[in-house]
Amino acid sequence: MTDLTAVKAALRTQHIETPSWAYGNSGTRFKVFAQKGVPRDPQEKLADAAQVHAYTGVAPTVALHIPWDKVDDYAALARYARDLGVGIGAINSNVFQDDDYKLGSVTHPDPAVRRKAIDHLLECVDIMDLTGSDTLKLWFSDGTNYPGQDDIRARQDRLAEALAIVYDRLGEGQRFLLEYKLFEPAFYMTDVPDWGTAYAHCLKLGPKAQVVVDTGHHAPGTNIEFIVAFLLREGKLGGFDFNSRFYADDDLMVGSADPFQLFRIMFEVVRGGGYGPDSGVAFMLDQCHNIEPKIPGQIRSVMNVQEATAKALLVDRDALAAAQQAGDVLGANAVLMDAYNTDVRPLLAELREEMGLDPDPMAAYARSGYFEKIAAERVGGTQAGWGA
Ligand code: LRH
Ligand code: MN
Repeated sequence: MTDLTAVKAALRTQHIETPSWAYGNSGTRFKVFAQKGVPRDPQEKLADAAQVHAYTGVAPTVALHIPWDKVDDYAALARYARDLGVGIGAINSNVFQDDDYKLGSVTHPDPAVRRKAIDHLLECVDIMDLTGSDTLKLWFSDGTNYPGQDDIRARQDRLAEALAIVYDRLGEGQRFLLEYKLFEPAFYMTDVPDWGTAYAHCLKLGPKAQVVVDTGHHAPGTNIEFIVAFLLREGKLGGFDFNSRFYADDDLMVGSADPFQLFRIMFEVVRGGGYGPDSGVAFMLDQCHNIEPKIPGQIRSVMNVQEATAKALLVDRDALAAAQQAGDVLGANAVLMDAYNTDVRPLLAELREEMGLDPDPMAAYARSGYFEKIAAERVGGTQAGWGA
């Protein structure tokens, strides 16, 4: 039987990082629907993120995206965040929105374009120094749309060269996480399309380079928890970009499309030693609330990760190991399903009360009047978005 006190103690240490861009307007190529009260600057995004932490107690850092969160004084921004009760998390680079990057950024045939992209990545490390962030997240939209458009191998050489330059710039205690994605915006070949490519580049570079698993970036039917188990075993799982999808990179609320998959992923995290304050695994959300209210959307997402984690921590590991050892297929599966089918909401409500929080974060936030306040205050100016 699993010790509930130990499970609660483990859940209390949960650290989920919310993305600044989830608080801004977002959408699809068809439409970006603006919403009332949306932040106009990084400070207002941080204020909204602080609400998510205030009601969940487990979302103490915010990932920034450059230049969407560009400011004149990054150290001041970090102090502003601290005064709100949150910290600056991963710094996300952006080499996917400049006209010069049409044929690639760090993989572009033109060395001048590659240099420009590398300089942006190095600027992001400067921002890490200024904000106290220890993590740079690298996602490259680089790829091609037609066979023959460019040389697949040469692009890998260019990518490796750029990654090495950034790797060498990393300071003490700093790391970068390389993100892979099967396709989009490129539709024939993506230069970092899968975990294997990201892993191979990171392995060559060294311990400061790890892989980030964005749960929306795989081919349909991919067993993501296998990738998680494998990367954890190799010490190369740097973190997650959590979201969920029914079809492609839908960036929907984590756990909303496939809560069982999220449970299976969190079970491999727990089993592989990837859960806990010193695991070095970053649990980041990477989502877009295209039609739903954004702060409640983030609160619900954090709660979905908490629920999947609680179920994963409830798995009777001894019973599971015994059934697996005995070749008891149905028995072993049943152990996992018992945990998954456990309603952990009362346990989490109890934990929140023990943490001095309202047991129902969604209701507590709705009662707070914060949305009405920002909807009234945030009039005029330009609402934040992807600037695409
Ligand atoms: C790319 C991605 C990446 C971010 C962006 C906001 O699809 O997942 O992590 O830079 O979304
Ligand atoms: Mn992502």
